[in-house]
Amino acid sequence: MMKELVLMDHDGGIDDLLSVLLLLLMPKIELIGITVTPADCYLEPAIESTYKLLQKTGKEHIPIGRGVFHGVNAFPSEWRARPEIVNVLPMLINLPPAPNPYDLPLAVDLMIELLHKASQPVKIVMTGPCSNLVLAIEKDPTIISKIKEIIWMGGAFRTSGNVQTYQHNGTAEWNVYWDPFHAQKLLELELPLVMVPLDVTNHVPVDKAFLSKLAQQSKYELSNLAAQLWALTIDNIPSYHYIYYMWDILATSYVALEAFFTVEELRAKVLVQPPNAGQTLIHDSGHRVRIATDVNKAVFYEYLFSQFKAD
Ligand code: AGV
Ligand code: CA
Repeated sequence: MMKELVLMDHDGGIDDLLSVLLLLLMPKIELIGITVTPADCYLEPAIESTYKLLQKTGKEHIPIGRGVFHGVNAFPSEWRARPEIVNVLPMLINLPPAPNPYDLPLAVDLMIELLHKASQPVKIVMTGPCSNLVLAIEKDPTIISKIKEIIWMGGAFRTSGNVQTYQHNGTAEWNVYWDPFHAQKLLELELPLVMVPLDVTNHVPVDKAFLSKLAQQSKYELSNLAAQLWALTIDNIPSYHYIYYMWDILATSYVALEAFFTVEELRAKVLVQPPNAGQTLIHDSGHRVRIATDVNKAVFYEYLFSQFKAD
């Protein structure tokens, strides 16, 4: 059987990196390329982390593209710097050096090239803002025919957002808030898009019971690595928005566990002005989009335990 082709765009968060690892471990897909958006990360260390994960799984041949577009609403610097810590973890620090990020192709160009070259339509998994993809489509609209489906972690439809900052009323999710303009353009395109918003990711926190169970299987090298990465996300600030969820991990798992998600079709638009820039609003005059609203939690967590046992 032909493998499903997948292209990934991520933005260097811890769960983005874990999502890269998860995709690399899926037997039925072929990851044809990875592009990095400098949103919830600084570009250079995030590219290095990405390359280290490719090395760890023997897949250094997978091309990486560098995103250079910056959204209007920057992520906090403390979050953006996390790949710096990842790169010095004992399991990763001594791998052979990563390529110079400035020698890598631009994300938009790599997306266009890989979609044209693909032998069949491709699933695109996005775990950060959607800017690179929209810019690629604007540059070369013919790539649309090579897009099988877009799976995007983003949005907050019937629940509050997770952005807490000045000039904002708390309605937006960060990946949409970073670049609301391109998010609205993506919806306008009405492509086969499934959004995995906070409505469903709120059901799957990264809790201590999960981390404890993962640690119990740390004789598997990738379980050990995953447990160490997740440990970096446990902030000790006791406030709602510092809970870390399986945001990108859940969106990525959709590729393998589609049958265990509940998906709803509705119409929505993205607001682009303060105080609710980045809000994904359900509205009759909006665009057709599918959103995941529920998942079989037991199957999802069990899937993670089994995938990270690969060696
Ligand atoms: O809004 C969720 C998105 C996901 O793509 N990111 C984190 C995930 O990679 C932004 C974000 C929200 N809260 C965060 C985030 C937090 N406490 N730390 C880091 N990033
Ligand atoms: Ca992300």
